Amino acid sequence: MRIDIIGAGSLGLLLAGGLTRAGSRVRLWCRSEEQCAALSESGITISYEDGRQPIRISGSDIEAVPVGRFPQAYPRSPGDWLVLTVKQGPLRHRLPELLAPLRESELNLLCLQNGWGHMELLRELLPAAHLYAAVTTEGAKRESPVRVVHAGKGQTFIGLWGESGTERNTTAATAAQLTDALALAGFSAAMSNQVETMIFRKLLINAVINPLTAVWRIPNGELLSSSLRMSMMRELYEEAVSVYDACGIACESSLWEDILEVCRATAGNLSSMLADVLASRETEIGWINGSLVELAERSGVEVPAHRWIIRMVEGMTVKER
Ligand code: KPL
Repeated sequence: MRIDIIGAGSLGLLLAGGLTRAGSRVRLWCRSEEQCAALSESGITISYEDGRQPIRISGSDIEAVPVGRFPQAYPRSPGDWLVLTVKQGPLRHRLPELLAPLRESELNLLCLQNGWGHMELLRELLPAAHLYAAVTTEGAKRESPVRVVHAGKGQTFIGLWGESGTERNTTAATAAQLTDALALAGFSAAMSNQVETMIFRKLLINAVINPLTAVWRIPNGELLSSSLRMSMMRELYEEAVSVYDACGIACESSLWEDILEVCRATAGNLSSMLADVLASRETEIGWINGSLVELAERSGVEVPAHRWIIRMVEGMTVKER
């Protein structure tokens, strides 16, 4: 089994480094030639926040290829995996062209994106593929093109996306090979038929925590430090719950508690959106709160707080003319 990972950001580096170290055959597709050269020279270094010694996977063991070469250079056999760790922006803008030659292929594709709507897009692009969606709480922070911090051990749940019962049985064995490889690399991964619910759960948690931490430039735990902050969180939460109710999306009543728990458990961490703002990168606001607004429009629910926060975050990352 070969695992091709598209996207050498924090999660891509963490998975590529960990899987390669555990003996999987991995190839990492990067946006730039420079990053490929840096990875071939320096390898991948994974460090930890709990005081464990960093590990380094040597450059000679890392196969890094510029993603521009993907359509010509991507070979596939039935048990292989393509893993997408790019954000939704590049997924929507760049991947349609890259994946076009694979339209008829029955490849196995695993997606690890925040937000919602990308699986539907991938299904349109790759009608014959075995698509899997994943939700992960694995914490990863990219420090440089070759260095990543494993900022918190999490769990990854993987679910087959929209296939019939008989197909499910034949693909289960292939999926088990991937979860086994991830487990060997020290990642806790399991199959689940609840992944869609988990995606919506994570979407709501991200839609509350991420933009507020980005606007106020605070670590996650500080959201709990004042009643004003908590009331803004509550507003975003309640609007999102009305949208889910109107769309018939099952939503556990404990989700508010879950949001508070994530703030406590990741108290010192910067959310991915704040990290993007600080690094002047495009944020995922459009795919997170934007997805909620899209669902709200479909169901006729008003979401003024989400619309407002989207404009705030977008305003922070506008480039000067
Ligand atoms: O998933 C997260 C992110 O930073 O993207 C957290 C902060 C854990 C929840 O919003």
